[in-house]
Amino acid sequence: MQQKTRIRSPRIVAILTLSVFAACGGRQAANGGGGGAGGDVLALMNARGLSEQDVTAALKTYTPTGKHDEYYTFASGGHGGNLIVIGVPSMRILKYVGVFSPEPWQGYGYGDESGEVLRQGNRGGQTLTWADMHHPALSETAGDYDGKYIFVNDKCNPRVAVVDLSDFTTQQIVSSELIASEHGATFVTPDTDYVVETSQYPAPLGGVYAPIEQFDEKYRGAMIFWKFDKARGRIVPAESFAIELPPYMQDLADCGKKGSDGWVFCNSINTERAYGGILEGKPPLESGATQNDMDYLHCINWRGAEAIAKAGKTETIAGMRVIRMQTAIDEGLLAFVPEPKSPHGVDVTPDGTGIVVGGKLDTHTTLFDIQKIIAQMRAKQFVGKDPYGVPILDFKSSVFGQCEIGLGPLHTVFDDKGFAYTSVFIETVVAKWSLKDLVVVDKIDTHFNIGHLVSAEGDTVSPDGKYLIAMNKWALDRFAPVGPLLPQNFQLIDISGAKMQLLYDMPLPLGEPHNAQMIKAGKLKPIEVYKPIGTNPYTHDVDPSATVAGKERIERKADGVHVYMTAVRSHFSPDIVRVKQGDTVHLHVTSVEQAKDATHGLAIGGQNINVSLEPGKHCNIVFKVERAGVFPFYCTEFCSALHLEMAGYLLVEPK
Ligand code: RUQ
Ligand code: CUA
Repeated sequence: MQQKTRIRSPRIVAILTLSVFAACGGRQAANGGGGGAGGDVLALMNARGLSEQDVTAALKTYTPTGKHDEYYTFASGGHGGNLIVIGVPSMRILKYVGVFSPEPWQGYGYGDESGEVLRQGNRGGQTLTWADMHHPALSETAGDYDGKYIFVNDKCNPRVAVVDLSDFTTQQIVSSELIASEHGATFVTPDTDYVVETSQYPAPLGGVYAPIEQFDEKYRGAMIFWKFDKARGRIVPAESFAIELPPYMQDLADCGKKGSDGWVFCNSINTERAYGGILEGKPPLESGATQNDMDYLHCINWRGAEAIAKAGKTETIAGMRVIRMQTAIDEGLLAFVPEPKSPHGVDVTPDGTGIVVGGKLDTHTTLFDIQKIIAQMRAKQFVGKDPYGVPILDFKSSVFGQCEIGLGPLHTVFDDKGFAYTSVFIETVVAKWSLKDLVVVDKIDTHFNIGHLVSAEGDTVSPDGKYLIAMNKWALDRFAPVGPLLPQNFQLIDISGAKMQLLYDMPLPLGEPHNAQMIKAGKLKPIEVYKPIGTNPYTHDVDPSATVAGKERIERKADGVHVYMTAVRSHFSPDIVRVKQGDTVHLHVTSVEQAKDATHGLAIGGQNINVSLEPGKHCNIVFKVERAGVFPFYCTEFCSALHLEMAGYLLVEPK
């Protein structure tokens, strides 16, 4: 609750006077320019009804002009299909990166090669222009973020994308018809050898039909291991493989680290294998799916699986090498551990010894002991089998303990002091608890319906503590009303002290932004301009068609008209392009700028073309002019005083 008390505290006056003095660089105030700021600030606090807590929160987040944030947060754009880059602690949005959806500002999907990347994401002949993005994962080296790449997934049409953090562009989208939906993606192995993608809603493998009555026999889940080539920055589908799983709803996953490197853990819901049928006299899916007290934590030896795949013990389905379930069982690659009712998050601790699982319909988090699990699997100490023959380990012999958290624990992240932070959905709090003692030490309310949470480098081998963001699905009364569809609410929380402190509410008016990753800003080394001039962002090399200043030209070739164009403040050259109706036009456009931030855009009327020309960038645009007419083109970035004059004509003569 916001306090409306008048400020009388001498301490806050002292803090404010000092901080205002510091913010003015001392100079102004010393010159008398500050005008007794401390008193003014108190008046301001009183006028705005700010409490001492509000003011400390403001001082912890306010980032003066020119100062950079300490962390980047990469948040999934949910239904928006894009990635949102946010500075922490200021919570300023720094960028939207188009991934699965066209992004006009970036020129992503509006004429140049970026359209090729988007088209890689089409499935089954269907053009897809949106996604349900859930879980971004930063690339890692030895279990720590290396700041090179970020991967993201699409839950609805199972896809994985690779975003290069040298220039914040999407470089690749891969998709396998093996599975029909997913959720447990993306998660990386500690050296980013593989990007894990796990199916969610079971379906016959390979995108074929089978009656739903044959659910138990024909429907399946699968975990895909997408091989990542770090040097090239590309996923290599031919070196990727999958493991067939029973038709449960596999959920989130996390990879082992340090001593548990080589293993991956994934929880599951609906081990009842319910599939609904409300009009057919069956219980609705959600009630059928919540009958069992325990579901199954899947424990998978991915390094063992990699060897089995290399040995060729796979079957190819829809182009993907698949280790069949029986092979996985025979080779000891897969086992289950019971986990409390309808689990959700599964998070490996920073030291790699434990896995925290939250049971959505339970009041505990369960801390599993990975070494106990591995030892039992190696010794083949099983207490039973599931209907598919997958061995089951004893629950009690696999856990370290449980922590009484509250109603509806979901996801867990970590700090540098041995504490875990769990989002508690039904109770709508973040619970801080000790991994050693399994007791809750602090709770903070969130507004409202918290889903994921992210802490600074919180899922690496060395979390930072400091900041945590609660990603709340509802915003209720937090912001000025905007009609029935409300934004989501990111709440920044200071976790550096014993008690958590809420610092900032940030509305995020995009599709449900599920999860995020927070990385030290200093780990990223983004380029400032494309160098040398003529670099193609998709090869990071000079494009063979790059246009050199002074060599601009128009050539008619067998496949159409090739226009070699440059852009520089404040003209395109050539600025008149004459073609004939029906021609295919190949625009090879190079920005010959090298000044930081001197970005141009090229938009052509009537053609749905709009590209972004960052300094030094080259792009190739191919389009067919179906209609005769006069089509002005112009620069879409206010680049100079003569920006409006940075224009030209595409003249399409009738046939
Ligand atoms: S999960 S609902 Cu990340 Cu909590 Cu998708
Ligand atoms: Cu170039 Cu405006």
